[in-house]
Amino acid sequence: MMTTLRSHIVGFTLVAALLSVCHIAAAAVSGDQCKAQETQAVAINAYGRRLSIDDESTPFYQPTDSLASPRFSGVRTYARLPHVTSMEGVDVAVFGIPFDTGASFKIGQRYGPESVRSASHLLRPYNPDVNVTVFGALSCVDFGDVSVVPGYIQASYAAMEKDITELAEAGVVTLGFGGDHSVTLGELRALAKVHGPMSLVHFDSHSDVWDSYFGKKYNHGTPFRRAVEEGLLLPSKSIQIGMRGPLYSATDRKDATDLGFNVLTTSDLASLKPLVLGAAVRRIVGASPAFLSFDVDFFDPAYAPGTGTPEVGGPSTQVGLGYLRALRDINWVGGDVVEVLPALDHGQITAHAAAQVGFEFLSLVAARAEALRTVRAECDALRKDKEEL
Ligand SMILES: [Mn+2]
Repeated sequence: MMTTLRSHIVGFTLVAALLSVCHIAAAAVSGDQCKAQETQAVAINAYGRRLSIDDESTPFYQPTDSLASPRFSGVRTYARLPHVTSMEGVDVAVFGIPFDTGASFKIGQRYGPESVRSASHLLRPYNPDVNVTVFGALSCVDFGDVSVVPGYIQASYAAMEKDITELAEAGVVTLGFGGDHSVTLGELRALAKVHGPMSLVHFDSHSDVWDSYFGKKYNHGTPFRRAVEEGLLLPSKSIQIGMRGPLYSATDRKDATDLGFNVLTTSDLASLKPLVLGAAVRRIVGASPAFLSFDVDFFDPAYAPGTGTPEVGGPSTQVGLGYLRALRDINWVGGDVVEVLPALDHGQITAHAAAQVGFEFLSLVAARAEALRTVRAECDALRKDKEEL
Protein backbone atom coordinates (compact mmCIF):
# COMPACT_ATOMS: atom_id res chain seq x y z
CA MET A 1 0.00 0.00 0.00
CA MET A 2 2.75 2.41 0.92
CA THR A 3 4.49 1.56 -2.39
CA THR A 4 1.33 2.49 -4.26
CA LEU A 5 1.02 5.69 -2.29
CA ARG A 6 4.64 6.60 -2.95
CA SER A 7 4.12 6.02 -6.68
CA HIS A 8 1.11 8.36 -6.53
CA ILE A 9 3.30 10.99 -4.96
CA VAL A 10 6.50 10.53 -7.00
CA GLY A 11 4.57 10.22 -10.26
CA PHE A 12 2.75 13.40 -9.55
CA THR A 13 5.58 15.64 -8.52
CA LEU A 14 6.03 16.85 -12.10
CA VAL A 15 2.46 16.28 -13.18
CA ALA A 16 1.29 18.54 -10.36
CA ALA A 17 3.16 21.45 -11.84
CA LEU A 18 1.68 20.70 -15.27
CA LEU A 19 -1.79 20.43 -13.79
CA SER A 20 -1.54 23.85 -12.26
CA VAL A 21 -0.57 25.27 -15.66
CA CYS A 22 -3.48 23.43 -17.29
CA HIS A 23 -5.85 24.94 -14.74
CA ILE A 24 -4.80 28.40 -15.76
CA ALA A 25 -4.76 27.57 -19.47
CA ALA A 26 -8.09 25.74 -19.55
CA ALA A 27 -10.19 28.29 -21.43
CA ALA A 28 -11.93 26.27 -24.15
CA VAL A 29 -14.03 23.18 -23.60
CA SER A 30 -14.53 20.12 -25.78
CA GLY A 31 -17.76 18.28 -26.62
CA ASP A 32 -16.68 15.40 -24.40
CA GLN A 33 -16.10 17.73 -21.48
CA CYS A 34 -19.57 19.14 -21.99
CA LYS A 35 -21.07 15.65 -21.92
CA ALA A 36 -19.15 14.93 -18.71
CA GLN A 37 -20.37 18.20 -17.27
CA GLU A 38 -24.00 17.28 -17.97
CA THR A 39 -23.55 14.02 -16.04
CA GLN A 40 -21.62 15.73 -13.26
CA ALA A 41 -24.15 18.48 -12.75
CA VAL A 42 -26.89 15.91 -12.32
CA ALA A 43 -24.77 13.69 -10.07
CA ILE A 44 -23.60 16.53 -7.85
CA ASN A 45 -26.95 17.69 -6.66
CA ALA A 46 -25.73 20.24 -4.17
CA TYR A 47 -23.62 22.15 -6.66
CA GLY A 48 -25.73 21.20 -9.64
CA ARG A 49 -28.89 22.73 -8.28
CA ARG A 50 -27.57 26.24 -8.74
CA LEU A 51 -25.35 25.46 -11.71
CA SER A 52 -27.89 23.53 -13.71
CA ILE A 53 -30.27 26.47 -13.82
CA ASP A 54 -27.71 29.01 -15.08
CA ASP A 55 -28.26 30.94 -11.92
CA GLU A 56 -25.97 33.94 -11.95
CA SER A 57 -27.82 35.70 -9.15
CA THR A 58 -26.54 36.26 -5.62
CA PRO A 59 -26.87 33.11 -3.51
CA PHE A 60 -30.18 32.99 -1.66
CA TYR A 61 -28.71 32.98 1.86
CA GLN A 62 -25.96 35.42 2.76
CA PRO A 63 -24.01 36.14 5.95
CA THR A 64 -24.71 39.39 7.79
CA ASP A 65 -22.84 42.23 6.07
CA SER A 66 -19.91 43.00 8.37
CA LEU A 67 -19.48 46.39 6.72
CA ALA A 68 -23.01 47.28 7.84
CA SER A 69 -22.75 45.92 11.40
CA PRO A 70 -19.40 45.17 13.03
CA ARG A 71 -18.16 41.59 13.31
CA PHE A 72 -18.17 41.58 17.11
CA SER A 73 -21.94 42.20 17.16
CA GLY A 74 -24.88 39.91 16.65
CA VAL A 75 -25.97 36.42 17.68
CA ARG A 76 -23.19 33.88 17.12
CA THR A 77 -23.74 31.64 14.08
CA TYR A 78 -20.96 30.24 11.92
CA ALA A 79 -19.47 33.06 9.81
CA ARG A 80 -22.54 35.20 10.62
CA LEU A 81 -24.69 33.00 8.37
CA PRO A 82 -28.45 32.98 8.90
CA HIS A 83 -29.75 30.28 11.25
CA VAL A 84 -32.01 28.29 8.93
CA THR A 85 -33.47 24.80 9.36
CA SER A 86 -35.32 24.46 6.03
CA MET A 87 -33.01 23.40 3.21
CA GLU A 88 -34.87 25.15 0.38
CA GLY A 89 -32.39 27.34 -1.49
CA VAL A 90 -29.40 26.03 0.49
CA ASP A 91 -26.13 24.74 -1.03
CA VAL A 92 -24.19 24.10 2.19
CA ALA A 93 -25.52 23.50 5.70
CA VAL A 94 -23.14 24.10 8.59
CA PHE A 95 -24.05 22.52 11.93
CA GLY A 96 -22.65 21.75 15.36
CA ILE A 97 -22.39 18.31 16.99
CA PRO A 98 -22.01 19.09 20.71
CA PHE A 99 -20.96 15.64 21.91
CA ASP A 100 -17.93 14.40 23.88
CA THR A 101 -19.01 11.08 25.39
CA GLY A 102 -16.67 9.34 22.91
CA ALA A 103 -13.52 11.11 24.16
CA SER A 104 -10.87 8.92 25.79
CA PHE A 105 -8.73 11.54 27.59
CA LYS A 106 -9.64 15.17 28.25
CA ILE A 107 -13.30 16.10 27.75
CA GLY A 108 -15.29 19.23 26.96
CA GLN A 109 -15.53 19.02 23.15
CA ARG A 110 -19.30 19.38 23.53
CA TYR A 111 -18.60 23.12 23.80
CA GLY A 112 -16.63 23.10 20.52
CA PRO A 113 -19.45 24.33 18.25
CA GLU A 114 -20.26 27.44 20.31
CA SER A 115 -16.56 28.28 20.56
CA VAL A 116 -15.97 27.90 16.81
CA ARG A 117 -19.07 29.95 16.02
CA SER A 118 -17.84 32.76 18.24
CA ALA A 119 -14.36 32.82 16.64
CA SER A 120 -15.83 32.49 13.14
CA HIS A 121 -17.34 35.99 13.33
CA LEU A 122 -13.87 37.20 12.37
CA LEU A 123 -14.10 35.53 8.92
CA ARG A 124 -14.68 37.57 5.79
CA PRO A 125 -16.37 36.32 2.58
CA TYR A 126 -13.40 36.31 0.15
CA ASN A 127 -10.58 33.73 0.34
CA PRO A 128 -7.53 35.24 -1.41
CA ASP A 129 -5.53 31.99 -1.28
CA VAL A 130 -8.19 30.06 -3.20
CA ASN A 131 -9.36 33.16 -5.10
CA VAL A 132 -13.02 32.66 -4.41
CA THR A 133 -15.79 34.66 -2.77
CA VAL A 134 -17.22 31.81 -0.76
CA PHE A 135 -20.60 33.33 0.04
CA GLY A 136 -20.88 34.78 -3.45
CA ALA A 137 -20.65 31.29 -4.94
CA LEU A 138 -22.67 29.29 -2.43
CA SER A 139 -25.85 29.73 -0.45
CA CYS A 140 -24.76 28.72 3.06
CA VAL A 141 -26.67 28.52 6.35
CA ASP A 142 -26.04 27.56 9.96
CA PHE A 143 -28.53 24.79 10.71
CA GLY A 144 -27.79 24.99 14.45
CA ASP A 145 -26.79 21.90 16.41
CA VAL A 146 -27.92 18.39 15.50
CA SER A 147 -29.56 16.28 18.22
CA VAL A 148 -27.47 14.29 20.70
CA VAL A 149 -28.14 12.36 23.92
CA PRO A 150 -25.42 13.33 26.41
CA GLY A 151 -23.69 10.29 27.89
CA TYR A 152 -25.16 7.80 25.41
CA ILE A 153 -23.16 7.28 22.24
CA GLN A 154 -25.41 4.88 20.33
CA ALA A 155 -28.53 6.94 21.05
CA SER A 156 -26.58 10.02 19.93
CA TYR A 157 -25.58 8.31 16.69
CA ALA A 158 -29.25 7.57 15.97
CA ALA A 159 -30.27 11.15 16.81
CA MET A 160 -27.58 12.92 14.77
CA GLU A 161 -27.95 10.47 11.89
CA LYS A 162 -31.65 11.32 11.63
CA ASP A 163 -30.95 15.08 11.45
CA ILE A 164 -28.01 14.81 9.05
CA THR A 165 -29.87 12.37 6.79
CA GLU A 166 -32.50 15.06 6.27
CA LEU A 167 -29.80 17.52 5.23
CA ALA A 168 -28.10 15.01 2.91
CA GLU A 169 -31.42 14.02 1.33
CA ALA A 170 -32.10 17.69 0.63
CA GLY A 171 -28.97 17.62 -1.57
CA VAL A 172 -26.85 20.03 0.46
CA VAL A 173 -23.15 19.69 1.23
CA THR A 174 -22.72 19.34 5.01
CA LEU A 175 -20.08 20.85 7.29
CA GLY A 176 -20.15 19.70 10.91
CA PHE A 177 -18.26 21.11 13.88
CA GLY A 178 -17.62 18.64 16.71
CA GLY A 179 -17.64 17.31 19.19
CA ASP A 180 -15.09 14.55 19.66
CA HIS A 181 -14.14 12.45 16.64
CA SER A 182 -16.69 9.73 17.36
CA VAL A 183 -19.31 12.00 15.76
CA THR A 184 -17.90 11.44 12.29
CA LEU A 185 -19.39 7.94 12.20
CA GLY A 186 -22.87 9.45 12.59
CA GLU A 187 -22.20 11.88 9.75
CA LEU A 188 -20.84 9.14 7.47
CA ARG A 189 -23.82 6.88 8.16
CA ALA A 190 -26.18 9.67 7.09
CA LEU A 191 -24.23 10.78 4.02
CA ALA A 192 -23.58 7.23 2.75
CA LYS A 193 -27.35 6.69 2.53
CA VAL A 194 -27.46 9.38 -0.12
CA HIS A 195 -24.01 9.24 -1.75
CA GLY A 196 -23.05 5.58 -1.25
CA PRO A 197 -19.55 4.64 -0.03
CA MET A 198 -17.28 7.70 0.06
CA SER A 199 -13.61 8.58 -0.11
CA LEU A 200 -12.26 9.89 3.18
CA VAL A 201 -9.61 12.60 3.33
CA HIS A 202 -8.65 12.59 6.99
CA PHE A 203 -6.28 15.05 8.67
CA ASP A 204 -5.40 13.92 12.19
CA SER A 205 -2.47 12.90 14.33
CA HIS A 206 -4.38 9.63 14.96
CA SER A 207 -5.79 7.05 12.55
CA ASP A 208 -8.84 6.34 14.79
CA VAL A 209 -9.06 2.73 13.59
CA TRP A 210 -8.89 0.86 16.89
CA ASP A 211 -11.16 -2.15 17.09
CA SER A 212 -12.26 -1.24 20.61
CA TYR A 213 -11.21 0.66 23.74
CA PHE A 214 -11.83 -0.84 27.18
CA GLY A 215 -13.87 -3.44 25.35
CA LYS A 216 -16.21 -0.85 23.80
CA LYS A 217 -16.66 -0.52 20.04
CA TYR A 218 -17.80 3.10 19.83
CA ASN A 219 -15.61 6.02 20.89
CA HIS A 220 -13.38 8.61 19.26
CA GLY A 221 -10.61 6.06 18.57
CA THR A 222 -12.74 3.69 16.47
CA PRO A 223 -14.96 5.59 13.97
CA PHE A 224 -13.03 4.82 10.79
CA ARG A 225 -12.75 1.06 11.45
CA ARG A 226 -16.51 0.99 12.08
CA ALA A 227 -17.10 3.07 8.93
CA VAL A 228 -15.13 0.59 6.80
CA GLU A 229 -16.91 -2.39 8.40
CA GLU A 230 -20.27 -0.74 7.69
CA GLY A 231 -19.34 -0.13 4.04
CA LEU A 232 -19.55 3.66 4.38
CA LEU A 233 -16.05 4.32 2.99
CA LEU A 234 -13.87 3.33 0.05
CA PRO A 235 -10.59 2.79 1.98
CA SER A 236 -8.36 2.35 -1.08
CA LYS A 237 -9.71 5.68 -2.38
CA SER A 238 -9.15 7.32 1.00
CA ILE A 239 -6.16 8.87 2.69
CA GLN A 240 -5.20 9.59 6.29
CA ILE A 241 -2.74 12.43 6.71
CA GLY A 242 -0.62 13.54 9.68
CA MET A 243 -0.32 10.49 11.93
CA ARG A 244 2.32 10.83 14.66
CA GLY A 245 2.99 10.30 18.33
CA PRO A 246 3.48 7.23 20.49
CA LEU A 247 1.27 4.18 19.85
CA TYR A 248 0.34 1.13 21.91
CA SER A 249 2.26 -1.10 19.48
CA ALA A 250 3.77 -1.24 15.99
CA THR A 251 0.58 -2.85 14.69
CA ASP A 252 -1.44 0.33 15.38
CA ARG A 253 -0.09 1.93 12.20
CA LYS A 254 -0.47 -1.29 10.22
CA ASP A 255 -4.12 -1.53 11.26
CA ALA A 256 -4.97 1.45 9.04
CA THR A 257 -3.14 0.15 5.96
CA ASP A 258 -4.55 -3.36 6.55
CA LEU A 259 -8.01 -1.81 6.36
CA GLY A 260 -6.96 -0.45 2.95
CA PHE A 261 -6.34 3.21 3.83
CA ASN A 262 -3.49 5.17 2.30
CA VAL A 263 -1.55 6.76 5.16
CA LEU A 264 0.87 9.68 5.30
CA THR A 265 2.51 10.32 8.64
CA THR A 266 3.59 13.77 9.81
CA SER A 267 7.16 12.66 8.96
CA ASP A 268 6.09 11.68 5.40
CA LEU A 269 4.35 15.02 5.06
CA ALA A 270 7.43 17.04 5.95
CA SER A 271 8.96 16.48 2.51
CA LEU A 272 5.76 17.12 0.52
CA LYS A 273 4.81 20.45 -1.02
CA PRO A 274 1.05 21.21 -0.94
CA LEU A 275 0.77 20.96 -4.75
CA VAL A 276 2.22 17.44 -4.69
CA LEU A 277 -0.06 16.36 -1.86
CA GLY A 278 -3.05 17.86 -3.68
CA ALA A 279 -2.27 15.94 -6.88
CA ALA A 280 -1.73 12.69 -4.95
CA VAL A 281 -5.03 13.09 -3.09
CA ARG A 282 -6.89 13.84 -6.35
CA ARG A 283 -5.33 10.72 -7.88
CA ILE A 284 -6.38 8.57 -4.91
CA VAL A 285 -9.90 9.99 -4.55
CA GLY A 286 -10.70 10.24 -8.26
CA ALA A 287 -14.31 11.13 -8.98
CA SER A 288 -15.70 9.51 -5.81
CA PRO A 289 -17.91 11.48 -3.46
CA ALA A 290 -15.51 12.63 -0.77
CA PHE A 291 -15.68 13.54 2.91
CA LEU A 292 -13.06 15.75 4.60
CA SER A 293 -12.57 15.00 8.30
CA PHE A 294 -10.22 17.37 10.10
CA ASP A 295 -9.19 16.75 13.70
CA VAL A 296 -7.57 19.91 15.08
CA ASP A 297 -4.91 17.74 16.76
CA PHE A 298 -3.43 17.44 13.26
CA PHE A 299 -1.86 20.80 14.16
CA ASP A 300 0.94 21.06 16.69
CA PRO A 301 -0.47 21.79 20.18
CA ALA A 302 1.28 25.17 19.98
CA TYR A 303 -1.19 26.06 17.19
CA ALA A 304 -4.17 24.14 18.59
CA PRO A 305 -3.85 23.76 22.37
CA GLY A 306 -7.58 23.41 22.96
CA THR A 307 -8.01 19.72 22.22
CA GLY A 308 -8.35 16.48 24.16
CA THR A 309 -5.52 14.26 22.92
CA PRO A 310 -2.74 16.57 21.71
CA GLU A 311 0.37 15.13 20.00
CA VAL A 312 3.50 17.24 19.98
CA GLY A 313 5.66 17.77 16.90
CA GLY A 314 2.94 18.60 14.39
CA PRO A 315 2.49 21.09 11.52
CA SER A 316 1.71 24.75 12.06
CA THR A 317 -1.63 26.20 10.99
CA GLN A 318 0.16 27.89 8.08
CA VAL A 319 1.43 24.54 6.78
CA GLY A 320 -1.86 22.74 7.40
CA LEU A 321 -3.96 25.40 5.66
CA GLY A 322 -1.57 25.23 2.70
CA TYR A 323 -2.29 21.53 2.32
CA LEU A 324 -6.04 22.10 2.57
CA ARG A 325 -5.99 24.78 -0.13
CA ALA A 326 -4.35 22.32 -2.52
CA LEU A 327 -7.33 19.94 -2.38
CA ARG A 328 -9.06 21.45 -5.41
CA ASP A 329 -11.24 19.62 -7.94
CA ILE A 330 -12.55 17.01 -5.52
CA ASN A 331 -16.21 16.04 -5.32
CA TRP A 332 -16.73 17.09 -1.71
CA VAL A 333 -20.11 16.02 -0.32
CA GLY A 334 -19.37 16.76 3.32
CA GLY A 335 -16.77 17.59 5.91
CA ASP A 336 -16.20 18.14 9.59
CA VAL A 337 -13.81 19.82 12.00
CA VAL A 338 -13.61 18.05 15.33
CA GLU A 339 -12.02 17.87 18.79
CA VAL A 340 -12.03 21.57 19.72
CA LEU A 341 -12.03 21.73 23.54
CA PRO A 342 -12.55 25.37 24.54
CA ALA A 343 -11.78 24.95 28.25
CA LEU A 344 -8.15 24.20 27.30
CA ASP A 345 -8.01 26.81 24.53
CA HIS A 346 -6.10 30.04 25.07
CA GLY A 347 -7.06 33.27 23.35
CA GLN A 348 -9.37 31.20 21.08
CA ILE A 349 -6.29 29.93 19.19
CA THR A 350 -7.85 26.56 18.44
CA ALA A 351 -11.34 27.95 17.81
CA HIS A 352 -9.95 30.41 15.24
CA ALA A 353 -7.98 27.60 13.59
CA ALA A 354 -11.07 25.38 13.42
CA ALA A 355 -13.23 28.21 12.05
CA GLN A 356 -10.58 28.82 9.37
CA VAL A 357 -10.35 25.11 8.47
CA GLY A 358 -14.12 25.12 7.97
CA PHE A 359 -13.79 28.22 5.80
CA GLU A 360 -11.11 26.49 3.68
CA PHE A 361 -13.48 23.55 3.17
CA LEU A 362 -16.23 25.94 2.07
CA SER A 363 -13.71 27.64 -0.22
CA LEU A 364 -12.88 24.33 -1.92
CA VAL A 365 -16.59 23.63 -2.43
CA ALA A 366 -17.12 27.17 -3.71
CA ALA A 367 -14.15 27.01 -6.09
CA ARG A 368 -15.47 23.77 -7.55
CA ALA A 369 -18.93 25.28 -7.95
CA GLU A 370 -17.43 28.29 -9.76
CA ALA A 371 -15.34 26.05 -12.01
CA LEU A 372 -18.35 23.89 -12.88
CA ARG A 373 -20.37 27.03 -13.53
CA THR A 374 -17.70 28.34 -15.92
CA VAL A 375 -17.56 25.08 -17.85
CA ARG A 376 -21.35 25.04 -17.97
CA ALA A 377 -21.44 28.52 -19.47
CA GLU A 378 -18.81 27.59 -22.04
CA CYS A 379 -20.71 24.42 -22.97
CA ASP A 380 -23.89 26.43 -23.39
CA ALA A 381 -22.03 28.82 -25.69
CA LEU A 382 -20.59 25.88 -27.65
CA ARG A 383 -24.06 24.38 -28.05
CA LYS A 384 -25.47 27.72 -29.21
CA ASP A 385 -22.66 28.08 -31.77
CA LYS A 386 -23.43 24.61 -33.14
CA GLU A 387 -27.14 25.38 -33.39
CA GLU A 388 -26.42 28.55 -35.34
CA LEU A 389 -24.20 26.76 -37.84
MN1 LIG B 1 -6.87 12.90 16.76
